[in-house]
Amino acid sequence: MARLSNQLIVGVLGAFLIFYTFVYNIEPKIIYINTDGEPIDYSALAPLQKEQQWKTQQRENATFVSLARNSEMYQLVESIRRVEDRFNRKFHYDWVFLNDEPFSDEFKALTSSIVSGTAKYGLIPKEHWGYPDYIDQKKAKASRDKMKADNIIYGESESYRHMCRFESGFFFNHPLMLDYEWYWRVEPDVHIYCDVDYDLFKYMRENNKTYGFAISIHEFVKTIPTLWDTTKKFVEENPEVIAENNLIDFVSNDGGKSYNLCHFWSNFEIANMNFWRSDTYQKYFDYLDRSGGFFYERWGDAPVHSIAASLFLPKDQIHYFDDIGYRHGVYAQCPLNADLRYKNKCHCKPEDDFTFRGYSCGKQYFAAQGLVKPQEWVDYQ
Ligand SMILES: Nc1nc2c(ncn2[C@@H]2O[C@H](COP(=O)(O)OP(=O)(O)O)[C@@H](O)[C@H]2O)c(=O)[nH]1
Ligand SMILES: [Mg+2]
Repeated sequence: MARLSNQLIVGVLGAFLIFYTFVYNIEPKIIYINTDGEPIDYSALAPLQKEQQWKTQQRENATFVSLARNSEMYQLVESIRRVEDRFNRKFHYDWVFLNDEPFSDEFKALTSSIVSGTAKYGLIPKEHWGYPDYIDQKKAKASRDKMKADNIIYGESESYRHMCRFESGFFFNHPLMLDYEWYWRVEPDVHIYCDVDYDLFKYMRENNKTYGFAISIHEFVKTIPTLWDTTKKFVEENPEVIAENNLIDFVSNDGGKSYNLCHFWSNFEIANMNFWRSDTYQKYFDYLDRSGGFFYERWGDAPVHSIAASLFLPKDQIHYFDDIGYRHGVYAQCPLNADLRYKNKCHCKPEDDFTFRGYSCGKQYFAAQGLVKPQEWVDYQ
């Protein structure tokens, strides 16, 4: 009797489950809200349509890009995890990894498991990571020795120079990057402190921006003694490259006579690669490269990018991302406005904000753009 009633219960429950499954669609529905606030029901679309819909309706032609060594794998995945958690898990942009040596299988397996878009891995061609034939090796070595003796950071390093030259002149023409128009550069050991709930790439395009940064800072003068004079010679020979309404006052305090050492810190950049691929920038980079300063001095990609952006772009195409909360090494950017910090769930300390400190170039930037500094800035100088 008891067995019969057990069977009956199981039978009734089973029938109910089958009925329920057919009558109601109990497959979980995933609703994505697009950035205009309209819900899109992706579960109603076939897989290919899903991908296309997402691509055409939502995403910009953009990718993350990280240049890194295999040995930096764990510092880099910490950065990636933070960027994914605060931003990319909502947008699923691709991620391009570049290296002058082949990436290890472990590097590829770990990073691709964390990236929510497609991860791609590229080897840098030797022409983009090596000495051009016109470089005098003896002169370059003598300069490295001298910079080492002078205790200049990375002064003795050859690989650092190849890295700076690659980031100045070549990363945007790597075959994997040619598929994209926009990039966001991410390095090992970076922090994102705030939720970023809007698509930064979309923001850049819709507001006609070309170059975006989070931190600005002064360069060590001993790494770039002739960069400004070389730039001035280039401009004299090619006066048409100068944009009207440019941001020269960010990089010079005397109308262009001398460089004030200010630059956008290039470990964070969101920018449009058409600028780097333009004739103007290509000509500028070739001119700098021919002069040998990447090797005879130790020119960084940050001052090179920054001088180009400040001279060759109208200033309204340069954007300061003040709402992200960003740290690399010892320097951080943290929104000073408390309401903004709470709204974006930032976990940084405003005391750590570098923007208006002495060694930063935030003050120069705000003045050059004619921007009003946030009212809290006086408490954080
Ligand atoms: N593949 C590769 N990446 C490098 C090399 N040197 C630097 N990088 C990368 O280039 C970027 C800048 O280098 P980093 O050491 O962080 O310089 P810093 O931020 O100026 O101190 C980082 O993304 C590094 O991972 C190198 O020799 N090989
Ligand atoms: Mg770094």
